[in-house]
Amino acid sequence: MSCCVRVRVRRAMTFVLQVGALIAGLSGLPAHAESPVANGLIVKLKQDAPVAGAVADAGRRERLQGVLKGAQLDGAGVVGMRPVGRNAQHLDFGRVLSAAEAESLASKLALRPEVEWVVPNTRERRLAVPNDPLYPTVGSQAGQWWLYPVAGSNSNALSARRRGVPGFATAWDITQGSAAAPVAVLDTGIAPHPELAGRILPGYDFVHDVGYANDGDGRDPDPTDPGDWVSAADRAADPGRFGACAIADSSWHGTNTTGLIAAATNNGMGVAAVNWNGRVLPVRVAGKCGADPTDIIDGMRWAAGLPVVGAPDNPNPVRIINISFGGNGDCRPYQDTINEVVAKGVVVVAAAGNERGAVTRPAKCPGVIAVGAVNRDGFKANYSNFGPEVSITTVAGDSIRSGNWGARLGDDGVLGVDYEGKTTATGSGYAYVFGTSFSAPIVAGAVSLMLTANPALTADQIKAGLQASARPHVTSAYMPSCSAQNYGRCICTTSTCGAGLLDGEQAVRYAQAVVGGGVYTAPNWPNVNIDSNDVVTAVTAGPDEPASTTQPPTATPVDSHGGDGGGSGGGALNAGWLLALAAAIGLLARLPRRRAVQSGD
Ligand SMILES: [Ca+2]
Ligand SMILES: [Ca+2]
Repeated sequence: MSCCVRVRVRRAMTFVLQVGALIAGLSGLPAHAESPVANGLIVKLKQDAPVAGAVADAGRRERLQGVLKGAQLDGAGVVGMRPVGRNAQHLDFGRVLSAAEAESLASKLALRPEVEWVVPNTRERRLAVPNDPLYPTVGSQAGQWWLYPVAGSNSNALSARRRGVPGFATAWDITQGSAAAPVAVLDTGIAPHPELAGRILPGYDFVHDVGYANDGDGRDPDPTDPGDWVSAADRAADPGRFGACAIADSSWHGTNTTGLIAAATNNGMGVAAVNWNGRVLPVRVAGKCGADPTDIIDGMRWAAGLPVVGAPDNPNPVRIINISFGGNGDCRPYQDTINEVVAKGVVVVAAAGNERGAVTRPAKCPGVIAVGAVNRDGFKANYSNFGPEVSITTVAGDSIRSGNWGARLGDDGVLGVDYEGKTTATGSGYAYVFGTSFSAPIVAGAVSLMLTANPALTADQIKAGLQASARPHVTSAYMPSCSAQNYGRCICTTSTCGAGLLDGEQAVRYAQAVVGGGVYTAPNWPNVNIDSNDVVTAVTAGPDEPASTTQPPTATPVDSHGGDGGGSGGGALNAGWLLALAAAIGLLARLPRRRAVQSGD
């Protein structure tokens, strides 16, 4: 295992044979148009006793006839009435009405004092569901639940509860994204994958240190991920450079991240992604043993279209930058660049980190959209960092093998694209992954949908919109709130996990609402209490993480020492280096060393 907690999906998909279909499917589907017709009207009269039955229906029809007459619509062509639900009536005009006609009739009826409400009987649309075979939950295949609609209550089994998810499946009814809102992924680079063909803009390799780069040179225009494995031989040959690094397989971290945002969707193959038509600008900033802040800073500048000495200008400047790396240290090295790119209208989305402690940099730096991680049920994931710097939170997997509550409350991880190769990029496949590394790109993907809906959004509007449209954090009478004492799974608040839970549909609705200076109004969200039986049972048995520890653990390398079950034993974060924020090594230490195969065939 390498940096990421992952469960591989067997590479049984016949992707090689389907590359042609993949290319053909790139254009995706157009956004749905509003239904233009109405099959009559639905009317509810005031002071109508909520009783059903033939007598009551006859009485309602008689009253309704009087109302139609009063509205001078008795000659409007109503050919029938039938009960709808307990006490409403469908007015059948014997033909399909145009939208304008239906609205006109409804507005006349609505003026009558007897009418409580009247609406055109328009048709509901089939929600956009991608045809990618790993998307649905089927049997033992967990599927991409993280993309499904928000759902579930305390009476449902965990597998049917999705109160923490962003609900992109309903956002897709408004927009399925576009290539016009690309995301720069500052990460380990990219390698060819059938689900990413045609999705990748010409990027750059900013890893300046040849020893860490693993591609034989320093900076160059090739962002290909050569693998970031660290071997015992590496450590023996160059203990100065690799002595504190974990022995680990290649992470394919940049590919994992990219796939969540922009894997080919509705192409009859593999997985779906947030933006069905997304594009990613791969900016390679990480090699073996993490990333150097100087490379991240130059990568940010280049991605945003700012000049970087020694590199040609980026021909495809982006407005969204995703950084799933982080480390200790203050924000001074980053802040000027963050300010500069934000002033250019660029949003920087960064992972909060996985040490169950304070938010890492650059996520914590002012101007950045810092993203924490929650479980599919909406409480903080076992590993996620938390604190006042978090801007917003969304799902990123919460392993069943982590913490004391994982077996009852954990989830299956976030399914996306991956490679099987332990060193080089061979074996294109899919994997379930865990970590704030993956909640950040989910938010970046949401921003790409927002910018698809409204390209005029400013950076400030994007951040404000994500927060204004977020659903409130879930509550619980049993699970404690996140604090220095409760730093594993816990109930998020606005002071620990940001404004709320990312809501993909509402984020897009915000983007649409503010076109031309309009105002967005958030829904009147209900309070969501997550006190299901398994939550109560888990909490009653004791805390998720040891209660004797009164402070969250200090930030330690998340992927330096666990993959091989030991490593140098250091744990001190080399201050100059940043480590990929895939899920914490604390989790890995408790995981069986397995490259598990789940479903997929
Ligand atoms: Ca290079
Ligand atoms: Ca696909």
